[in-house]
Amino acid sequence: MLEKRIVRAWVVAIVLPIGILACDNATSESAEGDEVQSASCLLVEEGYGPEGRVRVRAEVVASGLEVPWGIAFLPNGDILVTERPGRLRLVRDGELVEKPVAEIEAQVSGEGGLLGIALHPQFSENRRFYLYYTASKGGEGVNRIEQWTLAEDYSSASPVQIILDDIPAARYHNGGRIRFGPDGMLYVGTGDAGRSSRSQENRLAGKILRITPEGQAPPDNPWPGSRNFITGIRNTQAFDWLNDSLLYVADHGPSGERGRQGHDEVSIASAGDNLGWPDIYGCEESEGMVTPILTWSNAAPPGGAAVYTGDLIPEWKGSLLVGTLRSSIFTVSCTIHSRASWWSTRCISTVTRGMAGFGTS
Ligand SMILES: [Ca+2]
Repeated sequence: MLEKRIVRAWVVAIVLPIGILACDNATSESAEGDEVQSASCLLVEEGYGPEGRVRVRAEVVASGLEVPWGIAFLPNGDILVTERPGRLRLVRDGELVEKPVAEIEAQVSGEGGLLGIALHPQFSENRRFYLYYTASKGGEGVNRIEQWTLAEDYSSASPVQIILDDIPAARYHNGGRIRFGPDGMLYVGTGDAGRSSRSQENRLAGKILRITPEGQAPPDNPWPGSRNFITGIRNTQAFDWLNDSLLYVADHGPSGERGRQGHDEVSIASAGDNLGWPDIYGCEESEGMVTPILTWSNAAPPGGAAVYTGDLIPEWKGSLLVGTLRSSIFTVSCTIHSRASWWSTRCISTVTRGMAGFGTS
């Protein structure tokens, strides 16, 4: 029997190849032997890393979804799934309910449309949730975050208010992942919307934002009055927390900008960090910018990620699982030593085929 939450997440999230997968416990390998290197960057030059060893099997939980993008697990075991063309769907008792919970007037083009979903931290009391979608506003595309309320029987939903609007949008690089952090704030992954200079500018594109549940900039954000939390991102759809203050952030590497290719990356970052796009990529370093802990020469576009905290696959515990748009899963295992003001990491990636996105329950 597999870890239920992992299986459920995989299967709902993607359009579902099934097979025997193998993945590896890298933690034990990396924990023994060599001394920990200080914040080193691992470049995987060929392939994607060693073949995994933990054998897992994917099970179909629901089928018939069209480009499922985000997943939210409800307290009663039901699952909400966003479909990029603009439908919010409900999975109940393993069946996809035919009638959508809601249909959103999304501007569906390229990577744009209905993307992320997150439940309000007090969802059990208020049934509020959030959607991130691309909308047409005065003929222009924008990305926005809207708060919704789910009906008592979960069969329908109605919009409450837009809490953040005018996040730059384009055919590609819309970001779209939204997640509440351990501090009760809403974290938002955005993309550079096709113009890389935006990632270093004081605007909402190419960032991880940190906002209150009402969409405002919290007073303890790194830049006063700004919703920006981590800058220098190209197009993130995947992040999760190592602890209360450190995040894993997976970002898409370049596809032709400045003649560069590949080099999708995983970084460890905290408030105020600059991940360097478009000035550095791969394992390059620059003062004031964060070099990733792991990057792959070959394109492996990260579509979703979650730190595995379950018990049924002990070899994965604490590892970051990254689902990619090439239908692979990486387990990224790091040993991280944190002492006062410095930390160091040693990482390894392993790969298997199958899935693209995650939800956690
Ligand atoms: Ca970077």
